[in-house]
Amino acid sequence: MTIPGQSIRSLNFSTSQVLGAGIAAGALALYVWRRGFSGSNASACDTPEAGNESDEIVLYGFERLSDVVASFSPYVAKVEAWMRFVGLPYTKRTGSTAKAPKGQLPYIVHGKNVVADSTLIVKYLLRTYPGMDRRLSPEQEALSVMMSHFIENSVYYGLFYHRWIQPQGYESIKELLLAKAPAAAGLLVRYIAGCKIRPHMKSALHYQGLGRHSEADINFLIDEDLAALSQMLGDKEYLLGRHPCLADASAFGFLDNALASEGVSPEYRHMLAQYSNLVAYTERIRATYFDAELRFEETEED
Ligand SMILES: N[C@@H](CCC(=O)N[C@@H](CS)C(=O)NCC(=O)O)C(=O)O
Repeated sequence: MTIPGQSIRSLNFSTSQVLGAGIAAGALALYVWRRGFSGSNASACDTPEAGNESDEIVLYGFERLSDVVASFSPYVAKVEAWMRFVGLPYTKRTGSTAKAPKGQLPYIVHGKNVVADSTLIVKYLLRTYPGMDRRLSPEQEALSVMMSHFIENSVYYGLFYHRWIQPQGYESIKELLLAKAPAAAGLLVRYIAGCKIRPHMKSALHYQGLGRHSEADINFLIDEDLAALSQMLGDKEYLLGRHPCLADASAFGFLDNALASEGVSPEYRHMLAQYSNLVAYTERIRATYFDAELRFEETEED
């Protein structure tokens, strides 16, 4: 029984008992942190039929970190941006990859349907709420699909490198993640963040291919992608004209993260800053579609 005011030293526990309890508490805290607190294990059907329009859309994603206005995952931010473009209300919850149907975020729960993967989520929502997005010509539709894939499968990996591998980027994202970890997980989380995540990300980038190049070549390839995106935007308001489409959602998900003040290397932000139309475009989408979040940030700082 614990007597109020009695110090831990006077309880006469052996060093190994105290150490064992500490490790167990740390492991438990880490387990809870990784699993998150919401929902039960989900299972997703790849191409579900349209759902019920009146059901609430619950989007499971990562918490916001730093000054990104949506999510620190570009794919979660893409879904959020798209739902805002078309005016679909949703509730956002912090999910966990351990519970996600495909081990990744985002996924949505909509009535009885669970849909994972940002592209499949948008397809499902379009089936459920037909006519939500603006009609594009077949050629524009094809361009929107191509640009989305280009952003998600090429541009994204440049950000990945400058967030998880490049030393300044990695220090920055590590500190942001540690700041969010529960205090009880302390040393153990610090160990995992310090020793485990980076090698995992390195091997992911190696298998993707970009990770096999020298830093100079990686930056050369990144710049080529950014220049192409900037050319495609030109002086238009959005990638395909006056209204945002799916490609803009993909672009915003990535750019909102890439331009954040933390969680990515200063070198990457510097490369991106050369393309002033991309910077202005990101600011425009933030101000038009994430106005409340921007005001929230300002209020917090006061
Ligand atoms: N193709 C998926 C990609 C989602 C994705 O890569 N999510 C990352 C976060 S940015 C994730 O959950 N990673 C955890 C993991 O792979 O273990 C989509 O479009 O939703």
